[in-house]
Amino acid sequence: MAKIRSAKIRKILDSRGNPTVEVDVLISDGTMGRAAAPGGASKGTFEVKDYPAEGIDSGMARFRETVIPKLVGNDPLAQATVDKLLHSLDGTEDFSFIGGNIAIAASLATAKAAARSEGVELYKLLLKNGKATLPHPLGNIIGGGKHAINGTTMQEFLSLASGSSYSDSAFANVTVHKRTGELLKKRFPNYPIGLGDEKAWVAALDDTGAIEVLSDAIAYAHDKTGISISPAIDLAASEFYRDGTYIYKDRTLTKSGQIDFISDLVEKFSLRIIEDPLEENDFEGFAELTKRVGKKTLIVGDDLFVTNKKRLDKGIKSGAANAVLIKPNQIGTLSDMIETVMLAKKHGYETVISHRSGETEDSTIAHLAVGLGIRYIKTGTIGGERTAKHNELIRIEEAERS
Ligand code: 2PG
Ligand code: MG
Repeated sequence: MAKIRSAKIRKILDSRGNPTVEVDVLISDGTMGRAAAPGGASKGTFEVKDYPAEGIDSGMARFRETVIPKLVGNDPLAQATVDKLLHSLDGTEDFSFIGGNIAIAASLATAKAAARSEGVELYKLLLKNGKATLPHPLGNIIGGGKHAINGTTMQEFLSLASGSSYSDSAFANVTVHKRTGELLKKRFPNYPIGLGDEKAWVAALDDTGAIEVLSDAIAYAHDKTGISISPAIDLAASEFYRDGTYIYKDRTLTKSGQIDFISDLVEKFSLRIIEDPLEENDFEGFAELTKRVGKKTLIVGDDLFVTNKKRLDKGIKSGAANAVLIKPNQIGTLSDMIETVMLAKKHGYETVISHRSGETEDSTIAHLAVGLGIRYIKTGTIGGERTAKHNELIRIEEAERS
C-alpha cells in the first residue's frame, strides 16, 4: 500500500497578487499531488477562517510543525481519515488554528496524490464506476461589488450556456463576453472600460442597465452560435445590506422591497440563476423568494450556506433556496464538501461549484465538478486562472469521448 512520505507547503501568488498557499503531498511510490487554495473578497461570515488571526505565515508554520509529521504514513486513499486528522490537529470549529485554506490545499493535494498513485485522473477516482457528465459553465460577464472599483452594486452578471458540449458552451460564454465589450464601447464612447478581479467587464452601469446589456449580448451570441444561453446574477447581497435595508446607488430597499425587486427582474429578464439575493442570515427571506420564483429559477445560497452541511440542512428544512454554491475552501476539507454535495442531491437541491475571486492556475474544481456530478461550474469566462479550469474540462470531455 502506498503511503504519504512527506508534504510541503509554500506561499504563492493568487490572481490579485495576494499570498495564498500551495501544498505538495508526496507518496512512497514516487508520485505527488499538488493543490493551491484560492482567496475570496466577498467572504461569508460563516465560512471557516482562511488563515489564523496571526496570519498566513503562522498558519504555514503550524502546518509544518503540527500537521506534516502526522500526515506521514497515512494511506492517501483514506481521504476521510486524512480529513479527520486535519480537523483534530487544528482543534477548532472553524479551522482558525491552521487556516481553512491550508486545510483544503492539504486535503485536495492528498486526493490528487491518491489519484496519481492509482494512475487515474482525480475525476475518475471520485466517479468510481459512475458515468462522467460535464457541467454547464456559468461565466461572469459584467462585475461590480467587491470585485471592481466603482462598478455595479450587484456583484456578478453571468451567462449560462447550455450547448451540447462543454467546449461549445465555454466558447458561447466568450462570445457573450466579447459582444458585451463591444456594446459597452458603443454605449460609453468617451469613457475607459476595464475588467474586474474575475475578468468581467466594469462600466458605469446601474444594475438594471447591466442586465439589459447582458441580455442584448446573450441574444447576439444565441443568434451566432445557436446555443441556448440564459442570464444569471450573483448579488452578494450581504455586501450592501445595512440595518435592515439593501442600499443600491439609485435606491434603498427594505427586505420586502428587495424580494419584489428580484421577483420583477426574474419576470422581466428570465433570469435562470440568482445567487445570494438576500443577506446571509435571512433564511426566511430566501424561503419567501423561493416560494415566489423558485419554480422558474434557481435560488442559490453562497454566503447563506457557505458549503456547510448544517447550514444547508437548516435551509432545506425551512425551504430557503433550491440550490447551493460549493466552494471547497469555505469548509476546509474535501470530505466535508462532498457531504454537503450529497445532502443537496438527496433533497433535490441543485449544485454549482465555484471559483473564488482570487484564483490560481489550479484546476482541481474542474475534476470535482465531473467527479461528483455537479451540474454547474462558475469559474469566470476569460483570464488564465479561469481558463485553466475551462481548458481542463475540455480535456476531460475529450478523454471521455474517445
Ligand atoms: C462569489 C465569489 C466568486 P468571492 O461571491 O460567488 O465569484 O466571490 O470569491 O469574492 O467570495
Ligand atoms: Mg457569491
